[in-house]
Amino acid sequence: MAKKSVDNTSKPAQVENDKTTKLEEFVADSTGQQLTTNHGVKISDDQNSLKAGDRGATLLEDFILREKITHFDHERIPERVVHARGSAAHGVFKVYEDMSEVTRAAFLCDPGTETPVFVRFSTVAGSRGSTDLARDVRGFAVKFYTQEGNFDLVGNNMPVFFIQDAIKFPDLIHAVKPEPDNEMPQAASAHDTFWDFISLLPESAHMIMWAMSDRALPRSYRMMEGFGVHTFRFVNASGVASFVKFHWKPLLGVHSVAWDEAQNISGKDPDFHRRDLWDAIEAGAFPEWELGVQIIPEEDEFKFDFDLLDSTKLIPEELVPVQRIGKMTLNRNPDNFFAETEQVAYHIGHVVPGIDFTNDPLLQGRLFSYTDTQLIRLGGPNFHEIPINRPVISVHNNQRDGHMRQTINRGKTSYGPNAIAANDPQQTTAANGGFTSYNERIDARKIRARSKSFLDHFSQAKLFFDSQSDPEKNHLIDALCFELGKVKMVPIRERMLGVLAHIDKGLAAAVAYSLGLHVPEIPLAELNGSVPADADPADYASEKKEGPLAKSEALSMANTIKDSIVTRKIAILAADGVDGKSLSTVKDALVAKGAVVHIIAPKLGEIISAEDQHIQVDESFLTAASVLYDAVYVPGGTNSVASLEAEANAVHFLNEAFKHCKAIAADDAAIQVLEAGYFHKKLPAEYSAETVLREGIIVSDDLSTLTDLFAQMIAMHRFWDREVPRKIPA
Ligand code: HDE
Repeated sequence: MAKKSVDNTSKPAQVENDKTTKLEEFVADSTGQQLTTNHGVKISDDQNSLKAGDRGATLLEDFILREKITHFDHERIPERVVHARGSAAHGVFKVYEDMSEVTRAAFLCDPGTETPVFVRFSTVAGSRGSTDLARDVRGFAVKFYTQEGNFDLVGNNMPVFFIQDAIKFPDLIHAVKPEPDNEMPQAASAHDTFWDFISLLPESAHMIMWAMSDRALPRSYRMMEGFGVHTFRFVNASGVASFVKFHWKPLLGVHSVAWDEAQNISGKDPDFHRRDLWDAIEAGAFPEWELGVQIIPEEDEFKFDFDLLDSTKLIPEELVPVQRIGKMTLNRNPDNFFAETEQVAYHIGHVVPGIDFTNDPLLQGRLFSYTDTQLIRLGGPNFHEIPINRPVISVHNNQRDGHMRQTINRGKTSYGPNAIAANDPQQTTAANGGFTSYNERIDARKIRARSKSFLDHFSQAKLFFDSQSDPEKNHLIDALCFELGKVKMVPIRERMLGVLAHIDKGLAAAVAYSLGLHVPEIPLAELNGSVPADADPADYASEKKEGPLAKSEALSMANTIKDSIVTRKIAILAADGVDGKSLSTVKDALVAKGAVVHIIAPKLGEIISAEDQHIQVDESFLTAASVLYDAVYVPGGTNSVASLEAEANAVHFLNEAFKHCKAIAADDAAIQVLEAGYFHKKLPAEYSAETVLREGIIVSDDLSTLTDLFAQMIAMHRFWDREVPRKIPA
C-alpha cells in the first residue's frame, strides 16, 4: 500500500510557557515511529486479525486485536454533568502593578511574573456534542498555574446566577436539561420543565433577564466578558481582608449574534465558537482579556441595598468601579482535546494564599461539588496527576495510592508526625507561603433558612432591563416570546407573565400579546419560592426596593468597544469576470486591518477575473453561508455581476446578511446584485458617510472611501435599527 505523507510541519511555531514546557514530558509524537502495542511490541500487521485458516474464526490468542478493541471499548468517560460542551486554550497572565496592598497572592504582586493559564469556555445545558450557539450561559474557567499552586477562577459570562443556595442547583439543572421521559430538547431552555421551575423561583428573575438577553448568544468566546460571580476575599500579608468581585474584559469588546442567526449557525456550523477560537489562535490573532476587580473594604460590607453574599446580585460599576489589574493572552491551542480540554479539572476551591472565600451559600456548595464530580468523571482520587491538572511546582504530602497512581513516592513514611524522615514533608509558616484561612469571626446559631437580606429579587432585574438599548430590549422580549411560546402548558406561561410584570409591565405586556394571553396579577407577597415546610410564607415574600441607580451603562452591550475589525470574517461574493481591482483593493485593505476575507463563488477552484487573473476561491455558495460571516462585499465586473444576480444563493446570502443587520458594501457596478434582493427598496437614497454609518450599507465607485467606511461599519458590529420594521423573508 502506498505510504501517505502527512505534513506535520505546517503548524506555526508553538508559544511555550512554564506549563506547556512541563507538558512536553507527556507528549507523544509518532512522526517517523513504528507501530507498537501498548507494551512496546512492534506490530507487523494492523490490517488482519489472527484466524484459524483463511476463512476461519478469529483466535482468542490474538493479543494485538484484544488490546486494540479493549482500549477502544473503554475510550469514553462520563461527560461533565453541566458545561459538557466546551473548548480550551493555553495562555499567560501578567499583572500590571503590584497588588500587595490588597492581596498577598504572589502572581498578583509582581508585574514581572508571567503565569501560565489554561482556559475552558463552555455552554451549560447541552451535551458534549451539542451546538455552540444554544441560548445559554457560557462558562469561563481559568486555571492559573502560579508559583504558589493552582488558582482556578471558575466563572461565567454573566455576573449573576439563577439561584442563591447550592441546595437548589440539582433542581435547576434537572429543570433545564432535556426532559427525562423523552430526552428533549437538547441544549435548550425553551421547554416546560425549565419555565415551570423558573416561574416558581422568583430569585431567578435577574439571571433570567441576562439569559434572555443577547449575552446568551456570543459572537465569539473571544468577545465575551467573564465574571467570578461570587464575592471573594483578598487578604494581604498583614491579614487585612477586602471583598472582591472578579471580571474579565475582552479587548475586542462584547458582541453577540441575532437569535435567528444563532439557530442557522447551529445547522451550518455547530462548532462555530470552537472553530473561531481555534482559528484565531492558529492565525496568531491571540485573544486578550483584562482582569478587572471591584474591591470593597470589609467595613463597607453593609453599605449596599443588596447582600454581597447573594449571587443573584451584581455590584453596579457606577457604585464600585472595575479596576483593570492585568492581562490574559491565549496563545496556544491544545495538542490533544481529550488529554487537555476534557480532562482538565477546575475547582473553585483551588485558591492560593491571598485569595479566600466568603459565606455566599452558592459558593460554599460549589466548594464541595467540584472535587466530588471529578471523582466520578475522571475515575478516582489521582486526577490531580493528569498532566493538564498538575501544578508547575512539585507536590509533597502523605496522600498515597488509589486508582492510576502515577507518582512513585520514595521512602518509608507516609504519615506525620514522623521521626524516621525528620517530619518531612514539613508544614510551612504563613510568612513562608503556607496557606492560612481568613480569620473570620463567627458567632451564630445553626439554622436552615434564607437570609432576609436576600429577598429583593426584582430591583436588579429591572435595573438590567432598564439599562438595555431599544434593540437589546426588543431582542429580550423576542427571546421570551420564543421560549414561552415553546412551553406547552398554558398555566406556566401565565405564571411567568405574572413574574415578568414585576420587572417591567411593558415587557410583560409585549410577551403576553405574542402568547395571546393576559398578564395575571400575582402580588409580590405570593412570589415566595424556596419556603421551608415550617416557615411562614410571608417571611419569604419577594421584595422590590428602590435602588440608587436608574440605569447602569456597563450592563448594555451597545456601549462596548467598536473600534476594531481584527479577526472579523468578511465574505466577497464573486464569479468569473469579476473586476480584479474592485476585488483586491477591498480585500487587501481589510486583510491589512486584521480581518479574515473569504472569496465565495458559484463553485470551488478558481475564478478568472475580467483582467484574466486567476483568483483562488475559498468557499462555494454550497459550503458557505452568510451567518458564518460578519459582513459582505460585492465587487464589480459585468459577467460576475450578471452571474451573481442570477444566482439564488448569492441573493439569499445578501438578504440574510441584511436581515441580520450586517455591514454590506458593493461596488457601484454591482448594484444590480443588491437590487435583486428583497431589501432593494430599503437601500439608502444616498451614501454620505453619515447615512452609511447609520444604515450599514454602502454602494460606491470610489473604492478608497468605500473601504474606509466599510471597515468602520464592520467595527460597529451590527445595525440593529434595521430590524424595525422587519420585512425581509430571508
Ligand atoms: Fe459549576 N459545576 N456549579 N458553576 N461550573 C461544574 O464541575 C456547581 C456555578 C462553572 O470548564 C461541575 O468539573 C454547583 C456557578 C463552570 O470544566 C460541577 C453549583 C458558576 C464549569 C459544578 C454551580 C459555575 C462548571 C461539572 C451551584 C459561575 C465548567 C463539571 C452551587 C460562577 C468548568 C465540573 C470546566 C462545572 C457544580 C454553580 C461555573 C458539577 C453545585 C455560579 C465554568 O461540579
